[in-house]
Amino acid sequence: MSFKDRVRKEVLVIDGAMGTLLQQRGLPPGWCPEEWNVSHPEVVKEIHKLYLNVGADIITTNTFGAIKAKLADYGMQDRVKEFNLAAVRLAQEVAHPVGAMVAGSVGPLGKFLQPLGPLTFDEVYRQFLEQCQALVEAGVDLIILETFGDIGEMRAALIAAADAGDVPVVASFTFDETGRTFTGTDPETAAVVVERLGASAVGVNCSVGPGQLEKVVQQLTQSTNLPVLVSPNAGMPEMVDGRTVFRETPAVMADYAGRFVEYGASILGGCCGTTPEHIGAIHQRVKGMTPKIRSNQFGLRVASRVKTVTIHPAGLPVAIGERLNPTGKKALQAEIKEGKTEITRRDALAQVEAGAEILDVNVGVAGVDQVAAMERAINALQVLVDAPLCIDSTDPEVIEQALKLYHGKAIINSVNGEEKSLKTILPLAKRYGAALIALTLDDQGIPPTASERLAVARKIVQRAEEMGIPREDIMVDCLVLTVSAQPEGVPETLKAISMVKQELGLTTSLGVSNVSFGLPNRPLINAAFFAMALAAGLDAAILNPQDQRMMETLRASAVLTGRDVRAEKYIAREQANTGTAVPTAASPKSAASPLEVLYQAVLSGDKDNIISYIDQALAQGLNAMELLDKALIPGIEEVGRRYGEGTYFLPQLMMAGETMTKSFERLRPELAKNPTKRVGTVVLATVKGDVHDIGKNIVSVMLANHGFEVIDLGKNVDNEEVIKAAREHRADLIGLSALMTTTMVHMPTVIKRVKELGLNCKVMVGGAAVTAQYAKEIGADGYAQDAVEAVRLAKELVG
Ligand code: B1M
Repeated sequence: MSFKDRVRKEVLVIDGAMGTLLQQRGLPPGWCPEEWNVSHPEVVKEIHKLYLNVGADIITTNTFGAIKAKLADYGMQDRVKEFNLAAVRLAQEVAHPVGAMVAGSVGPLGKFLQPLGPLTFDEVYRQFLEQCQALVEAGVDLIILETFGDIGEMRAALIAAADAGDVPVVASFTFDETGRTFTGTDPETAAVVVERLGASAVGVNCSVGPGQLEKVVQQLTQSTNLPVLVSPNAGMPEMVDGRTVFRETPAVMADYAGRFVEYGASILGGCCGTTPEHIGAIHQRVKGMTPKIRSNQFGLRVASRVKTVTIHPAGLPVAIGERLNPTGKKALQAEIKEGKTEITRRDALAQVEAGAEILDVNVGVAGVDQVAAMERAINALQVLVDAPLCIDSTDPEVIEQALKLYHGKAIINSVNGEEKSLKTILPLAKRYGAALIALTLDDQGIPPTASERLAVARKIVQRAEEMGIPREDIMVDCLVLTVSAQPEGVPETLKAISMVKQELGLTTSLGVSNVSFGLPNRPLINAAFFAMALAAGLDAAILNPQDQRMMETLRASAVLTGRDVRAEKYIAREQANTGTAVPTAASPKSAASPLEVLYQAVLSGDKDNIISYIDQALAQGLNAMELLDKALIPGIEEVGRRYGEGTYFLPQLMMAGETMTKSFERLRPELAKNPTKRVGTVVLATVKGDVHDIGKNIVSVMLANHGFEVIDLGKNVDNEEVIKAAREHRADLIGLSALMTTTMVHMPTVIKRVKELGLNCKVMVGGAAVTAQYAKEIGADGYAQDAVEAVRLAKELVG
């Protein structure tokens, strides 16, 4: 029986850790575990057997890192196929005779995709394709993409796995204690994205212990009808005598496994620290339990990397912001031509602030490379706002590039009933897991009657379903005609909305403002028509969310049509009488002061425009130190605060960090003066394991300005390297910076070495994690809270 059949009929047990068991059997630290598939096949096989003997139904191959990027660390990048083929063969030899299945394990690359990191979609896709093709060729029963923390990377891996062959794929993420992946994706969003990319099951593995995963498992099972895999670690790792220890007992793990099956999970196993004893106990607990088959109707769901928005016939109508469209907007057209994203960012934030839940993105300017323009827009927007994006283009190449880059589940605006459109757009929606707005027009144009438009909608849905796109991922646009030219068109549109909903059971959307072309006081006509369309059952509208009347109409109509149950949302809003959705960052107002603009630019990670903002501020007579102290540093501190409280996620932290680094590079020459008198030599470093260097760089420039020769060793600097540099340069002072509680522990080691070696050199410490009290405890000669204080202290210490 195949994996897909078995997982619906029985609760399956999947094996536990491989790496730790290999180490126990002599795998040297730092050696490539996958190489043992060829050099020590009997050891790998023995571990598989241990898991099969205790009842595993699925064993995973020893191929977690058998991919080019990871094998390159060992100089073995040319052995991808060899290691994967060997691993599958070993597993099959022991699994198939006892009726167990072999899952080809695929892990993440460990580097980010654009815009967070250097990798392109195509590069990442190619690497996953190479590994998955080898696994498929070797005959795996399924592939498991495991321990993924970044949804963008998971998308590329899933698309590659689907291209590699017709093998079921399990998409498994790691979630931390906050209940999100480290780049901020929540369980529902993870499920929504992978479901449409063809995953046969979704899961959570590694992460934390089973207790910390309970909520994640509940959310996953409630968010998808797919089978759910749960393979936690054997508790949280603890460091004991320099070794990582996992303490959760087999009995406790088994207990949780039983509970997870009750929530709806159907593939249970373990990850780091689990052993055959754990898996045996899980097997004993869950065997005989039956999987809960779920058949929830979720509606149309789209997602950014951190948020899912649902459009449901019974839910609240959704506003799709229309302002990121250059038609008739000269300034936006000029910006797109110049390759900038300033207005795009500002308008995106303003629309989200005004209540848009999804943003339509169109870069259609004549004579512009629209693929590149769309790329810029998507990259800027997907880490700026949490609203999912609607890709608005008629050019398949532009749509494809956007869908490759986007790390969530987008909507394509649009497909229509023309043969050419169906043939080009539907395959893109299928391949990249996107939802669709379906326009009810075809090769004959816009049909005049509602029933003809219904027929076009029916045809599009049928063609989409034939291609494997589920009908709930299609939202029908029944098209608005201009009332001044074709008054008979309005009732037909309204009728078509009702018919599409009743007869096809689909959600509907409209570009409402077309109705009022050519009339005075267009907002009035738009709002009245909008209310009528909502009464006919409209579920979403592409509109200007900054048009207050439209948003008020939407909210009031939701009450009147019973979609805002007990008027809860309406009342809450009226009571609060404030803005709407919490924006990811506030939009810089055009009249804002230069300092406010810079502050907001750091908050929104606007690395594309920060230099021009700084230039403008300097041109207005502000000095570099003022910009740092009054705008940039407060900005990055606010980012840190939001990250700490969980309203910002790693991508935003990274973008803000890059913006800050870019600012500093621009300001460095402004800050540097030419000191005359030499005061002393300082060796400066951010400590080992710590990559935060923004503050250290400021201290560095300030010390140089005040006559110190600064030997700046950079960030993540080994303790001994600091000592070596201090001796070599006969430093008067060592300056150590640390921003994390986990890295500041290197400071006492350096101080101890200075004392051991009897160096005639003082040690000054600083950085956000460090306090005066800590400095005293570890025996530092001084602590400085900021760069100005650091200069004063350094002068004092070198006498
Ligand atoms: Co990260 N980060 N970060 N981060 N980051 C912090 C430090 C954090 C407090 C955020 C939070 O949770 N609220 C948190 C640490 C928690 C803790 O340990 N207690 C954190 C975390 C968790 C992480 C990661 C683990 C996130 C992840 O991957 N999941 C990761 C760690 C990577 C690593 O180091 N191994 C990480 C990564 C990053 C980025 C790369 C994205 C980026 C850094 C980019 C870069 O530096 N090139 C980044 C950023 C930007 C921050 C925050 C938001 C800002 C740091 C900063 O630049 N501040 C930060 C939150 C915060 O500090 N509020 C945070 C502005 C700078 C001017 O201040 O460096 O303090 P500061 O320097 C001041 C003074 O302290 C003093 O003078 C400077 C000027 O006034 N000073 C000295 C500094 N060094 C001195 C030395 C001296 C004397 C004075 O004598 C030698």
